[in-house]
Amino acid sequence: MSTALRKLLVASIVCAAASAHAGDLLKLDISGNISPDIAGPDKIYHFSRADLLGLPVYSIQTSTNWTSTELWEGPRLMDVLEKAGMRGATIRVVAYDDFSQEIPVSFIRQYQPILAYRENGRELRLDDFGPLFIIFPRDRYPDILGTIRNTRRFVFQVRSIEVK
Ligand SMILES: Nc1nc2c(c(=O)[nH]1)N[C@H]1C(S)=C(S)[C@@H](COP(=O)(O)O)O[C@H]1N2
Ligand SMILES: [Mo]
Repeated sequence: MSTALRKLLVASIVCAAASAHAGDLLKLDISGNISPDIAGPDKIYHFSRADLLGLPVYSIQTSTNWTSTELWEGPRLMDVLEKAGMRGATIRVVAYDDFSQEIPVSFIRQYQPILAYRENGRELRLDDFGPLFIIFPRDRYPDILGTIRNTRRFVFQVRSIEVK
């Protein structure tokens, strides 16, 4: 085999491994004040990649603090919380970069953000806000959703959620 071909093969294998790894992050744990009947023995509700992809998909076309207008797709955050048997009135969203942010459930009900796993048809990677990015319809309610206080609620690289 030629050196060039071998390099190409190695590059594509590394590439495939890297994207498989990013895909592996597409999962979500919900802990805290949730129904114990449906949570696992560890009291955590685990969404696998398949669970997340199996939920009804919603899309929001909006700009964000970081991007121009894009098409974002994923399940509604409210659907995810309800599926996990959420009981509390506030959630704390924790990200892979250890950022965390509290969001009142009333605010989520009102503005129906999605947990976006796709941007313009492409799955989000860890280095572009993935695996999950909380997207609110900011362009529809710019005066409310564009404030600094609410920009904090656009949590990217979402890893887990604790219900308070
Ligand atoms: N994962 C993650 N999401 C995050 C943040 C963060 O540091 N990590 N910063 C939040 C805050 S405080 C704000 S104001 C907005 C904008 O953050 P940035 O302008 O520092 O990127 O993103 C929010 N989402
Ligand atoms: Mo901020």
